[in-house]
Amino acid sequence: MKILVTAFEPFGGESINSALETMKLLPQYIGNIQIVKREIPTVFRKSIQEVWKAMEQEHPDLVISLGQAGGRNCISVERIAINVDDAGIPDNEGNQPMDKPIFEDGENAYFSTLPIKDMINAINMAGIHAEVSNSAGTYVCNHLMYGVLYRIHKDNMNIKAGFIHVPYIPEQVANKPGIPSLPLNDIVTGIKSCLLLFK
Ligand code: PCA
Repeated sequence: MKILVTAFEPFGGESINSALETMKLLPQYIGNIQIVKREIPTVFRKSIQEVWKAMEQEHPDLVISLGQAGGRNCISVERIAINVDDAGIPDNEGNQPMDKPIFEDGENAYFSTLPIKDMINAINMAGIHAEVSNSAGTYVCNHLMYGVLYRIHKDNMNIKAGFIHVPYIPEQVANKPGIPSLPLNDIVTGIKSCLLLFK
């Protein structure tokens, strides 16, 4: 079993991305599961291209992408990616698409092909709060989740894929009163127990 895990570089003027910090702390192996990691630019199009390339190189069984959802209070496992780019802020190369389809010939949306409820149960059993999310937003995270599932459907690839959003870590909210966060170790524990499901 080989899992390609991706995470985004910091964006929106921040110097940390909690999802990237999480990925860095994942081991190369969990039991007999090989974890292959890729840091992805927070850039429309380029993010999809880089993950497609990694899928071609690595032939993973699963692609699990991680992103930061600042303001959320728990790990959220995404159910669906929609065919819309609508960026509230520019990406890391200044692109800010608005109300644009991601792929003209794609479906309106693709569901995660991961067992999202089992993943949430696994994270909760580890003592970390996780929930289903019914929207991955309309920024680069939704864009990437959509792009990966689009490619798998188009090319009939034997790969399952989905997306997990993680909250801020405490150091990111030191000056943001009232904004929730979760200790990095807790996020890592949650993601690891989720990955263990696939052993
Ligand atoms: N979060 C952003 C993009 C990169 C990331 O980690 C999002 O939720 O779209």
